[in-house]
Amino acid sequence: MKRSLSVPAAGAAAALLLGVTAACSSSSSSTSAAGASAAASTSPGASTSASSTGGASTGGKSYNLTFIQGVAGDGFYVTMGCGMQAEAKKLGDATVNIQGPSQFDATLQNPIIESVTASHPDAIMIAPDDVSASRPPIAQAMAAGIKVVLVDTTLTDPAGAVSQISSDNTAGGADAFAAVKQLAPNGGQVFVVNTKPGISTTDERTAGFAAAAGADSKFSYVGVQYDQDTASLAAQVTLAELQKDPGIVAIFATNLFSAEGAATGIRQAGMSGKVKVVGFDAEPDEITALQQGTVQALIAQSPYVIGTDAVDQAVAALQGKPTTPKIGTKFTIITTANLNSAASQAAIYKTSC
Ligand code: T6T
Repeated sequence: MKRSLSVPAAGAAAALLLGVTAACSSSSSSTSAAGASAAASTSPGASTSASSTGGASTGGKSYNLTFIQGVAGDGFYVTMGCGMQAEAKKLGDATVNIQGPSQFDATLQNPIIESVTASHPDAIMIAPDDVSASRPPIAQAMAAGIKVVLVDTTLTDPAGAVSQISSDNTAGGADAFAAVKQLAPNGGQVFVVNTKPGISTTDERTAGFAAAAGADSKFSYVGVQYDQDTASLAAQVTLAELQKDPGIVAIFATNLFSAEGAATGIRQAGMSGKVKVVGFDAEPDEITALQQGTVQALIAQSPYVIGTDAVDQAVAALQGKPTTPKIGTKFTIITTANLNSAASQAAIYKTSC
């Protein structure tokens, strides 16, 4: 198990937020003018992301790659696609076609996988929408001789994939709880707004958060509510939960739409600022919520790097070169105190390339 950057994941949020509350007295060696440096951490159990194929090229060959997003129109996957297209261009003669379902739903994504398989690209880079339901069409693509790279989400049975590239989502959930502890030091009730069961990433984040919260006697974990990956439902479940459990002091929102919706729900409950929100991802609307004080901390992933690494892995596999079975990418934890730092600014997701 290896972490390659200086701040261990589970301590990253705590270190950062201490920096925030103790304005400008962070022990970090790189405190920014804003009062704290962005904290970064990398996944354990995985090699460090670093575009391991430095100097690689398509070597005169032409490769057709397809990226199947978890859902279209999500800044996380938009940013990942930008990384893929930039890397494909850098390597030479490779193209990346991008497709995604209108909702994060295997019944909508599976037909896309099947039609892409029928068009037989050299490789598919995919964020599977469900740990089990996505396996059959992906296995068919593999059986057809297409190289498959799993990006972000994964499968219960990932056998046959060239590489799995993602954040360490369990550690990210624990980081979120560490941030909650800093924001609500007296403890209290906490709950999670999650997408839907069966999405590997957000399930792991929830489990990481629940385990960390369960181990702290000052906090009581009241459970998880699902929003089907929509901000509108996230707002509704947040409002309902706050009415049911007025003792809630903080919410962990496991992804972009959950965080946006949780912030809205808190606003609708008239509890802005009183109930803290730690959210995953760093899409521009989440940054606005941070600036407006409806969200207090964001755990930004590295989708652009996941994208560049995925292309490197796909091309290496196509060239018969060694590949890396698991690659972990880093988090940047953003608060208002470090928002203006170069690291935080670089971590904000793109809405177009
Ligand atoms: O959080 C990301 C991604 O990691 C997750 O698998 C699904 O939601 C996002 O795309 C953000 O909306």
